[in-house]
Amino acid sequence: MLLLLAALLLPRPAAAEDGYDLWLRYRPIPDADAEAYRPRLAQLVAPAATPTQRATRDELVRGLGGLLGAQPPMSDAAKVEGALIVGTPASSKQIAGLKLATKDLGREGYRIRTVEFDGRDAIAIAANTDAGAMHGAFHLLRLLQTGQPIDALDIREVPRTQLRMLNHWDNLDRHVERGYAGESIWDWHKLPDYLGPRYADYARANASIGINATVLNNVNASAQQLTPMYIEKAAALANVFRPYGIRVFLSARFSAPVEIGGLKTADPLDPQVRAWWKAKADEIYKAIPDFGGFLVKANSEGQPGPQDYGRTHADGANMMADAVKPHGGIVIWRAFVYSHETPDDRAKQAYNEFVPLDGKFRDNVMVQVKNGAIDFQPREPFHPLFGAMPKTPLMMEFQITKEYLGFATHLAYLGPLFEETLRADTHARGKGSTVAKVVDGELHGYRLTGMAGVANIGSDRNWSGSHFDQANWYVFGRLAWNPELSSRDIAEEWTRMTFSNDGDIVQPVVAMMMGSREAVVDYMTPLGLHHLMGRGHHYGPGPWVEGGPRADWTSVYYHRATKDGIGFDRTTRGSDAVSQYAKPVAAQFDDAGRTPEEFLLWFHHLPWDYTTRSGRTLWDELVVHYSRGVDKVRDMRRTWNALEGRIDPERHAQIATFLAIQEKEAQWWRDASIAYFQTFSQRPLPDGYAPPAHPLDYYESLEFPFAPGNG
Ligand code: GCW
Repeated sequence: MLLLLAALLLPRPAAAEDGYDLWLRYRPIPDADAEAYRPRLAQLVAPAATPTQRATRDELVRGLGGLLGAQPPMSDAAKVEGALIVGTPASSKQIAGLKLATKDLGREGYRIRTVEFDGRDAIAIAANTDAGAMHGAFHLLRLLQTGQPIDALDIREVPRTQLRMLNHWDNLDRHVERGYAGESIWDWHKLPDYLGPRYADYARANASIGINATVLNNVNASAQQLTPMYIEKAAALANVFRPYGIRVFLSARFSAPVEIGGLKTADPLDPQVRAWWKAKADEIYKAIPDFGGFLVKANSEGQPGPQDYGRTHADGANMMADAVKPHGGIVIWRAFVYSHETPDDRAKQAYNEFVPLDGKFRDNVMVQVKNGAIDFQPREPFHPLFGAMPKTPLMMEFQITKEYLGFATHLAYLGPLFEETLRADTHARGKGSTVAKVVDGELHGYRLTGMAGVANIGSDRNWSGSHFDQANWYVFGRLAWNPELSSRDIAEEWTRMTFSNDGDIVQPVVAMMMGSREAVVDYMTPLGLHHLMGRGHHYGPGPWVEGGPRADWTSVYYHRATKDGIGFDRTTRGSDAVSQYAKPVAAQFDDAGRTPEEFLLWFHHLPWDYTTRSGRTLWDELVVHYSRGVDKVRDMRRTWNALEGRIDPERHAQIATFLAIQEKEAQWWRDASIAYFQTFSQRPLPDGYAPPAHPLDYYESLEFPFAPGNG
């Protein structure tokens, strides 16, 4: 139980900075800082009786060993000054003896206190459960990694949402839908026998930011995932993740009873179908006793679902919920539905479909709602379902992978996007009814709460396809734990852990990150424009995309540019999507003059000479935004290039190259968009703004049949 750290501190070879270590690099901190920390961290008093306890202790040994360094030796037993004491009242007699309150910490919370122990300075990490203690251990490591003082700690943390989950859109052939970081991290073929080190490192990284659930496979699911062979493979992964407090979920294909069960129907009211799902759930729970449940995409973009049999989404969800209920499982049913046949504004369809079902779902069903009503655009107003389903726990779905924000090469820190949505005020129960309060259950008293992020993780050495994209995984986890944290603070934390605690590095890097998403909005879809990307793969500009199987998969459907003007009229005079929001919000969005300018063309179709807040015409304002986006990328490049020599050469070089790609592509976006919209506005560019480098037909002629991540 009493472990002398000094004995474990073996010098480590200087590792190459290839990004594999993520924010858990644990590189030695400056001697003076280490000196200040050592007296309270000379011994580690941590139980190691359970897998979670061992994982916690191992992480502390690894983290403290790395950060505080092997030389000089910390101390010997006789001169030990203080200790880090970790555990629960049940697992640790020292924690029990300290009598720190833990009852109010729930299943995953923790307390970190500077205390006196045996007459010496010490730090206690106390929790109700092993998982709570583990979260506390990661918090303490974060304090050390970010150079915080530890001599007067009094921290209490309890996660604000219960389920903090990654959704992998990974197929069984290892293709990742909308994945830009290589193949799937799951090497299905070699599972269940070969469990490479990545799986445990994946779990460590997730645990370090509080993520406690993962859906292994794509929502466009293969029924094969539910066959015995693949259940066994999933169970092997679940065994690796379990010590880190992470539970496995699976996406389920609604028609699986037909495809792998030999039934004639998947009708959710059919007794044989119901029995099939029950037996399937029993089978899964036998292999994975703590299986979380099913995530389902049904009757959406060609996926099968209950409506194929004239049943509702509630019928489908409840049938599966009944199957997992005896095991304590849940069903997460996605609200991302829009019909081929419905001519209504796509932005309205999920609300129309789901609001009438409020109150009709079993108590172990959650409905998962994307942050906005269209599809993970660089900017969308919050989804009108938030606040509109008081009786149904709504789970937030963000997209961490950057399907619409430049794939892996563009630097776009998504913290501000997530924060903007979470802080948006639904007015569902009066002022202050933020989306965060819907999602964390405060507003409607939800029994189940959670946040899901579509993962950006793959087999690339740096996990996420680019170094900065790691920050998007990180910020998702931190905000899922506490949706009211500030994305700037999180960016700073991440930068300190990932690059350096040197203020001359932290300050410019955080500034780059904080401005980066707005830069993307500017050069891709300013002023509320949306869904103008290349067809199918969503790479590069495609405002001219029209025709094909369905109107709402084209760009012209969304921008509606004509000689008269541009934008989608969703006001009461148009599609009336505004009326899906609570009254004060609806009234604001219904009035162009009161609509925040960043959502202007989302809600309004306006003439080219409409006067914007700057006093410029709408056309000029668009050009200014497009150009500003490119300028911002140029600034980011300059900032980054100036850091050469201060960041390790490997990461510096790759990021510098990616920023160069981003500048080139930002320019491409700007030029193509301006060339295209100018055919409608028929106006000159404002003075001082350069014309597009090529004629429109050049941009239209570009094709990318092999762009990554296509579905
Ligand atoms: O964003 C769109 C993507 C599809 C995805 C779908 C969804 C998994 O383009 O690739 O399919 O959303 O969220 O279901």
